[in-house]
Amino acid sequence: PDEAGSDKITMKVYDMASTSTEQLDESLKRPSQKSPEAIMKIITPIIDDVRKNGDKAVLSYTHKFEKATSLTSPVLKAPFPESLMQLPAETIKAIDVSFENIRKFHAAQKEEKPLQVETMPGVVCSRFSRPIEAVGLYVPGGTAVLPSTALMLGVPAMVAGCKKIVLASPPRSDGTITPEIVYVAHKVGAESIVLAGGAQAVAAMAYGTESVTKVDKILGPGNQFVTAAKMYVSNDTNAGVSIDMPAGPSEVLVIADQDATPAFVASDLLSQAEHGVDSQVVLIAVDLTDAQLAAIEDEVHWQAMELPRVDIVRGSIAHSLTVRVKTVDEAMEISNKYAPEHLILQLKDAEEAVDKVMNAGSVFIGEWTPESVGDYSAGVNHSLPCVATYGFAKQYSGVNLASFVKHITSSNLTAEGLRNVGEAVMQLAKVEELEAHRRAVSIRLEHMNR
Ligand code: HSO
Ligand code: ZN
Repeated sequence: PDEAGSDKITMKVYDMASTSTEQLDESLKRPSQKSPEAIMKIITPIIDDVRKNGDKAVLSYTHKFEKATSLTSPVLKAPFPESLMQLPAETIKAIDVSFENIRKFHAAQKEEKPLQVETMPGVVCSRFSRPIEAVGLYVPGGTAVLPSTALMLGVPAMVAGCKKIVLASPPRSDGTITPEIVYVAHKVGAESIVLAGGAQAVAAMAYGTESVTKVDKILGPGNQFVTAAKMYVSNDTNAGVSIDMPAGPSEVLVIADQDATPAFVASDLLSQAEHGVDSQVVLIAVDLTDAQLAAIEDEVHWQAMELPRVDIVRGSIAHSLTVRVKTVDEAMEISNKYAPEHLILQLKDAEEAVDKVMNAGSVFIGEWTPESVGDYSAGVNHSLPCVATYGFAKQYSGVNLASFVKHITSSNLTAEGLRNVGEAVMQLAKVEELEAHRRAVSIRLEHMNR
């Protein structure tokens, strides 16, 4: 503990010159969450109830958990009344600008024309995409209003051409949804908003109810109950529903060298620390002097003290850390192992370092790129895999246009094509002792020779 006393908002420092990788791994471990079994025990009866009793069950949970006792229907159908999306002009403008950037970036991910390859003369293989017909987009309630999440899920769904876009979000205790979310739902052409949260909202969209449309895929972040419910329904073959990757508490890893501005580094760390007490932020300091590191630490403290959510920040900073290394390569090695949801590069040669990124949800390059721009308005998606829940940033991509489409392949052979490839097919069918497979080829070859 330093002179400033134990109240200083500061992250533990590990110097790789004197820390083993085992020690570092241990300190990077995420705060433990409620055991998966305990959560399953809570959500399973809720899901069963919604599947059996439909609207009535959904409503009863909304009355109980959201205290929205005046609500008489769990669904708000489009067209949404103007009165529910009254917003200040500057909010409308901000949503419109962000909407357009997100639309542009996701529209560019569309495949111009089907991919087509002639693997042998007369053997043409293609791949084309089709939108998933009905998608359910979960927008969390809780400590912050999140219209940005509605944009990040709704805009790609709209660009992909999904026919039915269903939004779900827990209502406020008066039974309404924040007007920002209704406005986004309107802009993306959502057919309805399910006024429910938690496992009950997920179950309603997975199985459908009298008034909730059954969807084919459920996407969006949520608390542990939402995440567990998504995993539950995606494992239930009766539901026939898929999910995006499980989301968890937001996290950021900043790699900063001597070129970085301490105030910028601190502001980026705090911008994710304020998400929740379970968030984790990591600073990798590349060859900083003690004075340079102290400057960042002071900024973290003073900027944090001025934040309305300073209490949340205290919680997340308590299990966050700084790691001191000598080189960018060392920093990248730690980062790739951690696989952060967000990676910020505040380095002299930030662009060059991007080549070395192997695992991360989204990368923010250079001093003029705070993560907040990606959270809201730059155009990239903020629905990303993260380390926290299951370490999924190593194998999952964030939400993107492909999250809303299926890829279908096709084969198209001429007689010449079948002559060219037929022998290989018949031989392998023979090896697998699947005679009908072999004959589907041989019968045609014989026919050609007649
Ligand atoms: N950083 C969060 C997304 C978010 N930030 C929403 C602000 N609003 C997870 O990527
Ligand atoms: Zn954020």
